Amino acid sequence: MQMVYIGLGSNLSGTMGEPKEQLEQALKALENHSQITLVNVSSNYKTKAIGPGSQPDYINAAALIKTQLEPLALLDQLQLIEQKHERERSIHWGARTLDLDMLMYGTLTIEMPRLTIPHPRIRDRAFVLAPLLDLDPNLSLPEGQSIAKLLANCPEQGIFKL
Ligand code: A4P
Ligand code: MG
Repeated sequence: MQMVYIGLGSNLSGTMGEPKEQLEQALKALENHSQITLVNVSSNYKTKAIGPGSQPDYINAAALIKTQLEPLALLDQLQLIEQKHERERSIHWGARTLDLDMLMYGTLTIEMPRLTIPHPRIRDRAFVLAPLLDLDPNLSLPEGQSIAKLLANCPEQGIFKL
């Protein structure tokens, strides 16, 4: 069993509802998955979009899961859940109904074409760090950097705990 941190984000409504409902549905999908145990979920955050153009605010959160799925098999499952939410990949960093990112997988470091672990943009994104800190105030990246310190060093990014 591995402990895996998942980042959730949405800033577009779809047939499964508003961003907040999309996150709830995604958490239910994780909870109901036979090979995944949902351990804990952070607060929701309302966050200013980082990306091109003017986009609606995001709802972001993080979840801690336990799984025996290997990293790439887990990525497949996360992408299946994204697809069920009519996720369209057109504009890089564009608005989306649901984004599920694998933030950390145990203490593994992975560099593959389809998968980089820890997620390459954890370190400077308050909308990822703040939810992670909810789940474990003493959490560190595999190379030892503390999530709390990284968050303290982040410039103000307009994130509000809901
Ligand atoms: N991939 C590689 N590593 C991973 C990983 N650790 N977890 C690959 C998940 N996927 C990973 O992702 C593109 C490809 O990354 C996948 O096919 C997978 O093989 P994607 O979800 O299709 O596209 P994306 O999300 O648009 O690209 P990217 O570069 O992952 O974007 P980010 O970094 O996820 O940023 N602003 C706010 N406030 N809140 C947000 O949540 N999110 C983004 C997306 C931008 N701005 C945001 C937010
Ligand atoms: Mg993504």
